[in-house]
Amino acid sequence: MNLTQKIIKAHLVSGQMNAGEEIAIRIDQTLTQDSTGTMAYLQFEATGVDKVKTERSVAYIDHNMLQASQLNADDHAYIQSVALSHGIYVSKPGNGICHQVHLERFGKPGKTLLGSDSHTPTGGGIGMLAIGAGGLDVALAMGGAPFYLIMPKVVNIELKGQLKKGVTAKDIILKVLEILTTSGGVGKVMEYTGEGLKYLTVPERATITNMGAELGATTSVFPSDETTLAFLKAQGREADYVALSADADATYDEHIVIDLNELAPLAACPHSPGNVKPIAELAGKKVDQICIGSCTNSSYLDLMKVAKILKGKTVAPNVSLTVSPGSRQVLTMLAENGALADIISSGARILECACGPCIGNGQSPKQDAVSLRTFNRNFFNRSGTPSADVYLVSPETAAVSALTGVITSPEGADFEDVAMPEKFLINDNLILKPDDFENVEIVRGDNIKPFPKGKALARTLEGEALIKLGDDITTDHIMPSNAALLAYRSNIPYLSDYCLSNCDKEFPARAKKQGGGFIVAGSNYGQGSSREHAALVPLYLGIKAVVAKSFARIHKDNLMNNGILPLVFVNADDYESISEGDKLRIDDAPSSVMTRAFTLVNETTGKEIPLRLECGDRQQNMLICGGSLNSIKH
Ligand code: MIC
Ligand code: SF4
Repeated sequence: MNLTQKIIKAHLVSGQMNAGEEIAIRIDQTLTQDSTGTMAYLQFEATGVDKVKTERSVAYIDHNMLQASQLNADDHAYIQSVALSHGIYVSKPGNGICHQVHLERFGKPGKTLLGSDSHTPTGGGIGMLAIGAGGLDVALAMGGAPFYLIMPKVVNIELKGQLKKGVTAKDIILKVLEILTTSGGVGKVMEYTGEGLKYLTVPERATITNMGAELGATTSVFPSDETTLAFLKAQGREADYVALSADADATYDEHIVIDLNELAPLAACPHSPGNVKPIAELAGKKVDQICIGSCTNSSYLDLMKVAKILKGKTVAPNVSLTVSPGSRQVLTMLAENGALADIISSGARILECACGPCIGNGQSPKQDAVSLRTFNRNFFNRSGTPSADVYLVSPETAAVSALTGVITSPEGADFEDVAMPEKFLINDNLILKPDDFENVEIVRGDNIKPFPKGKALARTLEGEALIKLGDDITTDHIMPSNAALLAYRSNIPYLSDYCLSNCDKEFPARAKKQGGGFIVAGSNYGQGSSREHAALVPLYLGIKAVVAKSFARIHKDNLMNNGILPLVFVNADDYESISEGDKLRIDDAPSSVMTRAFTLVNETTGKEIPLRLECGDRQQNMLICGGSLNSIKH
């Protein structure tokens, strides 16, 4: 068996481990963050479960940190109180980004982790099977329910050789994105093997598994080996170590070889993580802003390298450089060893240990800016500046370019190597343990509004094609999440006025006026975030079905969990036969769910269009009942 199969087998609750079939696995750990967390905890409360049934569940507060009004702070208070009263650990604001902190303090090789954030696969860097999901799935897992997924294909990515100086883990995952594109990982797990592994530390492996989310993959995983042990030991957690790897004769569905010796620094160009080009081709382009941080590249090692590059030098006059450390552990260690002073002295602006600019929560660049970021996503307008061009690069490329003011390759730059510390600085005083608290009263701010609930599926679904979209529509298009909107993650009615506003500002008003209808889209609809809001807001606007050429995994599950039909064109060419404003109708929807075959009647043109529903048996029932919570009640 390969490692993925081994971990799945050890957690299998139901189903056969044949790729493409639905299985259910037991979940050992969960994580939530605050921008998806409020909704997840409201849903968890709706299940009526008293205490979490997992081995460890942690609620992180790391996304909504701007606190421009009372709203964020109110949500934080709700999360802290609801978590502690249900047996859930809380990582307070300031402690760091969920994925970085979870890797440092809680992740365990061989365990399953379900997180209400699409970058939960970061845990794969330490040998976990770590999967991102919608808040409702995480809420159910906290209550002890298994997690249902399609048994993935397993792709072996074999790393040969060793990276040259200036070429990094970020360049490895950018190379994988160049090969597979942003939909090439759908229905697959990326499993890394090969001699190159021994040169990659846990934080570097975590950079690769983190950004595997951009492939649309179910998750990515590295074996647990001597390097993993060294990391856990340095975190004072060697007791959590188990050795794990694929059998020598393991088989895989696909095999990709990457020769690390051949790799050069890369960048993902606007507006997709899959639009990869060599830095050499972009070199010399003037840069306005550089942001170093995010759950992809803000580890101690990353920022130490940045500090070495910046030491004794000054950021170019045309550049604004920000640095957000991934965790308080990282920030404190940099402060103690003097590296922070080197970073500050160069002219960098230090931001708090949080997502910050990565989610458009501050630091929107100026009009038409070129912004280099060490993050994982550069979707259109995610930075909050629609005309800005965001390039995703390694911390080394970012730091070197900050000094020159133009895109510059770090190959050949003169900076010392950085070794993994033998001991990380351990201080868990911002992590609250539920056992230390009794009779916690749940605090609910005014911002927390009831979330919409799906209704049993009607026989006939009728309405207009309210919008016709192209390929690769992201969750940032569907439910934008800039600083102004992030504070309303607990308020679906408010957010509904911004649904798909990145594509067409009139869409919400049109949907409301028509009392709902259909969304028509191209391939890979819903790529990106796990935010359930991208399903709850269309539900609130009365969307009955999304008809697309294909869907991204998490978003498709979120639609079904909320009772919205994700329907796929049987003949992709039929996409052309629907125009915005056409009147559409589906008859006998519940019986079509049971056969998974639908006929969409375009009343405007008279054409009948065959559609397919790709889902498991459990989801059929769920769609008929109008979503996951309804079917559970049933
Ligand atoms: C993201 O990177 O897009 C986010 C913000 O972390 C999301 C979660 C969210 O939308 O709250 C994700 O990746 O799931
Ligand atoms: Fe936060 Fe950005 Fe990571 Fe999402 S991708 S969890 S917003 S740092």
